[in-house]
Amino acid sequence: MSTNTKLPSGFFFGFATAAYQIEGSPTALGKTPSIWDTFTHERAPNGKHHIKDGSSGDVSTDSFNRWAQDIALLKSYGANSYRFSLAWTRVVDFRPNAQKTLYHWDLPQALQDRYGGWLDRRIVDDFVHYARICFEAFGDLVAHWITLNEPWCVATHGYAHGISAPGRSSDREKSTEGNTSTEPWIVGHNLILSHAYAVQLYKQQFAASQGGSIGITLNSGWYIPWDESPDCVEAAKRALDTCLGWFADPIYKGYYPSRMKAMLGDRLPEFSPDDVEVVKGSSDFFGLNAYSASLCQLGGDDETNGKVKMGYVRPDGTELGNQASVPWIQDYPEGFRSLLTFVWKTYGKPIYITENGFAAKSDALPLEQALHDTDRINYFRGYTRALTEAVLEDGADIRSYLAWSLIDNFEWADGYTTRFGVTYVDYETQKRYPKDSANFISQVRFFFSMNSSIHTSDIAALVA
Ligand code: GBH
Repeated sequence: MSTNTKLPSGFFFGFATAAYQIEGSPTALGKTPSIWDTFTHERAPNGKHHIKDGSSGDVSTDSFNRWAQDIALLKSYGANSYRFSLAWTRVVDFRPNAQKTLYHWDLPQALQDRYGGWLDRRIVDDFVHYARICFEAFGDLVAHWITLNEPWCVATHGYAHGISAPGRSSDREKSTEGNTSTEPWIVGHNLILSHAYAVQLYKQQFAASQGGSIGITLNSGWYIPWDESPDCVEAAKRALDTCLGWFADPIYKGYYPSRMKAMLGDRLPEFSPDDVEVVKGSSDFFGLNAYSASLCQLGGDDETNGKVKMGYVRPDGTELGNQASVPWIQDYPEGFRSLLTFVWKTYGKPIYITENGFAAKSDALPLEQALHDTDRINYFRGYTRALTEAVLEDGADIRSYLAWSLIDNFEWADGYTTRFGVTYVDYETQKRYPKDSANFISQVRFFFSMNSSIHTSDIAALVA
């Protein structure tokens, strides 16, 4: 393997957002509800709102109307790329007597009602149909298609933990329906097939004339044995196989990880030989959303984590890193480098970092103080440095770094109580205010663009 001496000259540096989290305008131009429109407005059986602050994406940052302001921000931060999502329910018209089509991404409620959405293999044809419309309409403009964002989250949060739409779970406090022991794996299987058959369509009918590439974005932490015992080493492997491997192994290698088969037995669906043909190798690149790392011990009964207990406190009592305002992120850049290098060595495809970011405690302070988001800057400093080390020292082929997120937005089950933006949004006025981290990211971008002589120390030396 040759070791790169510089970041690739076409390196993409920018930000990511998602349609439901920023657009608002849930009924504009004939848009029908997605499962997130439903989930944010209904109540769990225990009477509780699914979203912490009882909010929804009905207005959010109003980017359906204010998109020009957002693009202006993006430009002012020096970004050369932007990852956004299409809204499925804006593209395909699910009204009877459909008349006009535009954009979106979240599962149309109509398909949830018709056959249970991702639980039914019929979703594959509907997804491919949606993909075809997008390839036909936008394909000339798109260099990189991502089929699905984070299938692990769709399957586990939506069908086991009940914290994401459609909110199914065996926990009857949370949901009247759902079976945590089977549904996540059925949903995961149909997600993989939907992705793969959409890619097949693109390759067969669009790739040659449109010249784009197509792949998937997976999320994963980096899983570290809590101590050096064989049990902890096994725990870390199982956690990785159950998160990353669940989707990456079929897509890049053609089969599910053996640890998952051992854990789930015949609850893990099988690919037919015809499906394997389509699934194996169905991604031109490796899209990766990475935020955190955890220390692993065997134990617990959550199969979506591989029955692994995860934490941040080392045997000597020290913490892995600085705690975000959300429980699932600590700032541990070494873990990011390890994950990148692992993905490169294991799957061998160009890696696109499609999300990386931090929810800072300072975001909850009044505006003046919230703009000084030092913890987020420290996080970005460490993670961008780790990325350059993975490229320059470990030889990984990494082609993008997209920070999550351009602006504060609707943070799924956390509503508006959690902010990930480098831009502060005042939800009363919809005014946008760049945080210090926006300035920091612009500086990192400047270093990345001087692609001839980046030293990892350059990034470490950047001041906010
Ligand atoms: C990304 O998911 C999403 O793609 C993006 O839309 C989102 O805004 C961003 O993260 C920030 O959250 O510990 O039970 O509360 C990252 C993957 C999502 C996985 C949250 C862990 C924790 C749920 N993570 N999940 S819980």
